[in-house]
Amino acid sequence: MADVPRSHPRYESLMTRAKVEEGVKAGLVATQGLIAHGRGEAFDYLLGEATIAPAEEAARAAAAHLRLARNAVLSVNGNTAVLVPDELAALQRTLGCKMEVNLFHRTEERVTRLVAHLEKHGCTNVLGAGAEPTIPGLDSERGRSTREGIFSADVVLVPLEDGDRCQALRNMGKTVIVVDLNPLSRTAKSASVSITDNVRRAVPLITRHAESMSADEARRVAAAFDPQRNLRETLDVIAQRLRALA
Ligand code: PTJ
Repeated sequence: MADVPRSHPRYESLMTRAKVEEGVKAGLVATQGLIAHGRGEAFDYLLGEATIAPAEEAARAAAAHLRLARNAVLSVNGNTAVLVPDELAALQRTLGCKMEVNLFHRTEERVTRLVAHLEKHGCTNVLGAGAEPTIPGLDSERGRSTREGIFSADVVLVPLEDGDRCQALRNMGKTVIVVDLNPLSRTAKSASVSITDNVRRAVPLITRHAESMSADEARRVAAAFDPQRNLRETLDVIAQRLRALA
């Protein structure tokens, strides 16, 4: 891992970059994942590399939906697997739910590696190997899912999603929760809940909310959440920050 002094003002950001880089070398992250990460960093800069209030509210709504789910599945790609493997294991323990590796740049070899990597970090029942094309209207490799996992899930958490799959999963009647630093993406606009935050901060935040939420509170929180209003508030916060920086 990179030799970065803890006192460096961008320590967390540089260590996160190093994780993605190591992930590419280990055959866990797609090379395209480096580009996706850089794009995410640019949006994170606009947020001040911190969780803003609308993201906090969205993470609470995400926890509520996951708590109420009959069959929740955490969908994991290469970037997410290397950025938050321990945090995903903690969220899975809290929810007692399934996890499935789902890749855009899919090879069976990378799926197998990612399943082993996640299990090494404490994740269990990690599905995804041998997934079949099952998601209607989606021709990419992301259209593959397992019957017992994403295909039959009622609630899916998908960090770093692409817009087409988000819409295709919504069309199947699922509640889709995304974590995407870009609040203008098609993914963010089509999700049931979009958390505009770095996956490194968002996943532990969802877990904290889920740990302390009763079923009654979850029903109230899920019903009160308005995804469009939340995205407008997110853009307002970014606009205010830009005016303050200019
Ligand atoms: O592992 P694979 O094969 O499934 O491929 C994964 C990537 C991420 C390469 C693939 O899904 C992809 O190309 O994604 P996109 O279309 O570039 O979208 C990535 C989105 O995630 C962008 O909107 C980024 O702003 C956002 N993003 C990047 N890093 C983070 C992030 N959002 C939250 N946390 C991050 N750390």
